[in-house]
Amino acid sequence: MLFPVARYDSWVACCVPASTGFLLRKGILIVPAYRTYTPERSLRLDAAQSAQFEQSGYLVLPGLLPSGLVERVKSEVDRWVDTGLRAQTIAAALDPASCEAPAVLELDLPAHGELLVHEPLLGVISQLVGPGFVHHHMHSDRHAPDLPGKPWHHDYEQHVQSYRTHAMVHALHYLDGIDPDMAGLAVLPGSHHEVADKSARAHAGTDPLPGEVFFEDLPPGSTVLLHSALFHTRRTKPGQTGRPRYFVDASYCQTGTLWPPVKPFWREALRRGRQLDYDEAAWPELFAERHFSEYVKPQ
Ligand SMILES: O=C(O)CCC(=O)C(=O)O
Ligand SMILES: [Fe+2]
Repeated sequence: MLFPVARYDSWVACCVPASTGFLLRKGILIVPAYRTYTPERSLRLDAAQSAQFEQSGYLVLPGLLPSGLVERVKSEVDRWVDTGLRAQTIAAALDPASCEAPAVLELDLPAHGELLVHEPLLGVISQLVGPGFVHHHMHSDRHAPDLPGKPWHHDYEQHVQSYRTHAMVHALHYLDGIDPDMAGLAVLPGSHHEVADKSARAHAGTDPLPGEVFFEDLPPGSTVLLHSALFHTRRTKPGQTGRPRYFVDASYCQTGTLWPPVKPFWREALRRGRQLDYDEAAWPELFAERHFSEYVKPQ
């Protein structure tokens, strides 16, 4: 079976010394260590990396984010969680009666806004899905060591899951990385090609599945890009007592179809996005309303 680690090595090898390899245990690929590469502006994917994303549905970018940005986002995550802003935004998103946006959204926090439009990230996404993509949503959280795992699921937004002509991509940012004392991320390569409900594998809970790839050791500032239809799970370990897990995710949708918004105040979020400091000429669709269908209240 072809594992992407070889490709990480070749990518890493052209930037820094070779990676330290990997461990294969009971048919599960454990990826323990990466060397990092933090690009200033752009990062050219090679053909193997693009092919891997296409075939397997994910791409790991170890240490993509500069440490200064990571530190600033982390302090905002603390504020977001500790002052109740996160809880307020969740409450507002669950109250479709009101289209009123909370006074502060994730992307209003300056470093979060910077992360959302981080040029090397947008550059990689454009190499994977083309230059036309629109921001869908951003979430920010600090996972306590005893936070339960999240069962196998995917996050592809479609009212009735029926086709996969256009890509949606989730950028999962692990600000402090992942270490073996924290919950890890498991993905099921290739599963994004199936047309399935988000919860089609929920019966497996967070258990290992044949063919999965499990990430339990990533350096600080790492980003895992997922095709949003890829099945994945957050898997905790027994007796986990490690550090909090700083986690921000932001999603981006390929243009050319209408995407369902997930928050009643989605228009306002896009409006605020258009005020961020980014290259509008390079990313004209990034916060454009016309790529969305109307908000529909969940049943
Ligand atoms: O915590 C993680 O590593 C992944 C979380 C996740 O999949 C989600 O929030 O949808
Ligand atoms: Fe997810």
